[in-house]
Amino acid sequence: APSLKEALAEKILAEQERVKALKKEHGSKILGQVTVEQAIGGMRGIPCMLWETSLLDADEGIRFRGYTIPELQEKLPGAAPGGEPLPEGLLWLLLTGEVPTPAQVSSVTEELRSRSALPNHVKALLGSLPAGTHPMTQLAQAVLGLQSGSKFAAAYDAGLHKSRYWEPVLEDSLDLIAKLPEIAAIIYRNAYAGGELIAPDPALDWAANLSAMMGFREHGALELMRLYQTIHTDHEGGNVSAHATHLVGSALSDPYLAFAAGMTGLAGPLHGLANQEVLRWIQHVTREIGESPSKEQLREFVWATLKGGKVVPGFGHAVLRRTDPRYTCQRVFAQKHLPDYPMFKLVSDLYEVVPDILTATGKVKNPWPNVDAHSGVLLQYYGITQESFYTVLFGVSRAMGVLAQGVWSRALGLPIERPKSLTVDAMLDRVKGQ
Ligand code: AMX
Repeated sequence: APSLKEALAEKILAEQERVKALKKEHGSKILGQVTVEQAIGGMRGIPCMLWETSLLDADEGIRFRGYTIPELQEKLPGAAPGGEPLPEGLLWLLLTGEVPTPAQVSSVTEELRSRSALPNHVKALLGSLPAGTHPMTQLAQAVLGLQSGSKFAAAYDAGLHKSRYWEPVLEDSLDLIAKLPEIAAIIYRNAYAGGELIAPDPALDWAANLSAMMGFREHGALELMRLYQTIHTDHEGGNVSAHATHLVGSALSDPYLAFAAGMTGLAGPLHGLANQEVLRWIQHVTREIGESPSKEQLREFVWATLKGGKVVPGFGHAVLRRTDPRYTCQRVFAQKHLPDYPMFKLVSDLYEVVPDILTATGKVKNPWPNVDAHSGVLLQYYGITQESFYTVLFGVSRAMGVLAQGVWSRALGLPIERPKSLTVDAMLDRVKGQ
């Protein structure tokens, strides 16, 4: 059976031809127009990037290589039959476009295990940071700490032909994905367990090992981590973490440099940090009005948040216009594993209360919950209570999506990214007479 690299190599030639033909036959055709509003408004909706690993539909939500989340839960092998998918299987799918067999998934688990050893200087780096350094800042620093081992940077220095860039980029990507669980676990144990580290368990899969090294080994926690790590991997190319990784990678900065940029973007409260913000907001609610507030009390609280000039974290999206299927699958998980948990009840009540209020503001384009509205409550249930850590778990998962695309970006020879900016005067000049 072909290895991951061989299965990928088989796909690359055909896709290179397809992209070449697309450019040659349709290169001057129009994908969309760009308005002044879009240029000022965060480039919303401008179709201007090639991203192969996933595609987001405003109503339906994300598809990974054409598959919805429920389809992946059915098709991707789990740790046990009927269990949540193993993220290693999704990595195979993202890289090759094919649903892997259980044996192929095991081969990825093995491959990652063989690459997982963390250099001592990275452990020392993490140990040297002042207490209270935000876990996302630690994550970005640890990733940069690994950069000295970049095989792509070394191969580039040695003069590698550009047709082969994707090979050391794949090496770096697998090395980095393999090491992230231990990095995350060290950040967690340093911050919340007095620095008492737990060694990796070679009998566990990649996501379960992450949970176990953090100190959480019960069955439900492992299943949650597998699901969590699967659904946060990729959300097409325009979101801040994906786009930042893509942009920096386009300068031929190696995968460590590119991914660190993605992680500093994920650390923003309007993006990945929203999962921390949601938990803090919910805790604020329960502190102020108790664990089982009435819907009327919740409505007042939501309005107070809005009137304070703040966003309601976990709701809204730049592309989605319906409930995020990543939210829905976490809700289904909660219904199965923790139906009576009071915080889940609160999250469910917010689902009923918040959208009407956001709609009533008349300006929020999507009043529905996103992935971050739910994830924290599930983690709380299993004892992972430190919300400032949550975005790290998001980041570990995000590596699979953005690095898989990074391999493809180099395989397809995508150029340095360089959109055009305009001054206000230049915009006025361009729209004159329209
Ligand atoms: N609460 C309050 N106001 C909101 C809101 C929310 N949840 N979502 C959007 N709005 C406001 C915007 O701030 C904006 O107000 P303004 O005109 O006064 O500046 C207005 O509604 C229009 O914004 P939009 O077009 O609907 O959203 P956007 O594409 O500009 O931004 C997002 C999208 C996600 C940043 C925004 O919905 C938001 O801030 N949500 C809360 C934070 C959050 O959950 N982020 C995580 C998203 C998922 C992820 O990346 N992990």
